[in-house]
Amino acid sequence: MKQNIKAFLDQVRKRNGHEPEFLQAVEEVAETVIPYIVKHDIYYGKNILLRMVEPERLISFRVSWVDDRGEIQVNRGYRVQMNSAIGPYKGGLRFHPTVNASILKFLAFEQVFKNSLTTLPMGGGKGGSDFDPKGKSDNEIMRFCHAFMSELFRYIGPNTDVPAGDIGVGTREIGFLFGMYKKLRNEFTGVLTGKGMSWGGSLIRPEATGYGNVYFAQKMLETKNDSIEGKNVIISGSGNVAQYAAEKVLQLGGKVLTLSDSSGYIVDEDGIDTDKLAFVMELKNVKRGRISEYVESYPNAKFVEGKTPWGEKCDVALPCATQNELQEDDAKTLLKNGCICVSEGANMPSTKAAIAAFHKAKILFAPGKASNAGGVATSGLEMTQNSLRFKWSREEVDSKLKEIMSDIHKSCTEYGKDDDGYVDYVKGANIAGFVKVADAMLAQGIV
Ligand code: NDP
Ligand code: 2IT
Repeated sequence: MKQNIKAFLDQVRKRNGHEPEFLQAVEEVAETVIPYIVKHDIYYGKNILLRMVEPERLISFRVSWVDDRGEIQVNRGYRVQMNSAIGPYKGGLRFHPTVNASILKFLAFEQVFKNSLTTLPMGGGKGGSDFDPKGKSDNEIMRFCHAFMSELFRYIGPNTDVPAGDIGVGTREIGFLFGMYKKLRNEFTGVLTGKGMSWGGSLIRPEATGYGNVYFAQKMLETKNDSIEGKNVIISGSGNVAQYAAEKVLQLGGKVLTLSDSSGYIVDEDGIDTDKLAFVMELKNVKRGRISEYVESYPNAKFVEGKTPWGEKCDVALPCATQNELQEDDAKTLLKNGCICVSEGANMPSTKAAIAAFHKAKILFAPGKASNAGGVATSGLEMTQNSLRFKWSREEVDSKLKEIMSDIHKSCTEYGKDDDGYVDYVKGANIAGFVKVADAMLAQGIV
């Protein structure tokens, strides 16, 4: 078995050796999926995984735009169209200075498995730019988004590829992107998700990733006859996913102790309650400030500069910021402090060594491709509503989201249960995600 995995990874490394994040995501999948392939004749010897690691298409393009000082700026835009076996490419756009082909290929690869898990007919893709939205005016954001879409529009469409938000891309950016797409194509279609409520968006989409993550954590805790109620929860990030994860934890009776951004984290021993969370939402979404400003309004809280929150004592940890933000030492500290459940809101926030530590300690651990799938699942529900030219109520969308998270939990358990009863959610998510895509690829032949 080790030989099969090594031979496969050697081939992937040869072609993608300069892409560490992509290799990390592929290794995680290969180690759980190849043993399954070897045991199942219908998948064996067909190079399915080798086909899945090669994007169907990778588009890279120049984005030039003019800043407020009249200077010409040049950024690089991308769209990775990874796999369309089970539906149109679907996945977010990330605007962050660290964006490159490796980051987007890892995200697109993860997205293929995640979208398959949602039970909805969506292939996988991801895109974005090395554009840094920090400190930019609304006009600069608009000009950049318009310039970006003036090239991307050729490659996407409601039945081809449907982008959405990710880091640095929220409702404001989706609005500007949608406006330019509509102008160039002269059609009003559901070509992007995460749209505003008055122009085709779905209720609960803004909340969906964070809420879904907490629904998933709740499902895991239920297997131990436990729940979020009364738990001390630490959360990283303070963007879209972190904010709504915090909101759902509060609704379910948990206590939120931390939030963070790339400058550091705040810890509030009294708990970040509903009023304080409303302050954070205003600070981050309207004033576009920094999380350190929290302590100016709530002096009992502390800002710890340059650090992640994993040293704080907790029962449940929800990493909701970015990839590789939780390392092996952090995992060991969390375990030492009594953490019993880690549910990833971000994509690949835990390193492989951190995951190994959680598995060794046999705590509840959910990989992002399962636990953060509520966002893209609700994007799928937005696409359905757009096709129907109809709008569901908050309650309807929320109950569908809950059901999807519960189905994902069931699939992970089905494929991930070890002989001793421990559920390896990484193995479960990878195999369950793989099977659906692989079956479709086999049915469609070598294309
Ligand atoms: P936002 O842009 O709304 O927020 C991102 C947050 O993460 C900010 O607090 C940001 O801090 C922090 N962050 C970003 N980069 C770093 C870094 N290098 N180090 C430390 N902190 C960092 O993005 P989202 O909340 O939408 O996304 C967060 C994560 O969730 C990402 O991994 C994304 O891929 C994933 N995700 C998002 C979904 C969605 O629907 N939005 C769906 C599924 C997954 P700062 O402001 O300082 O940069
Ligand atoms: O990582 C993700 O799943 C997202 N950023 C959401 C993608 C989507 O199409 O809603």
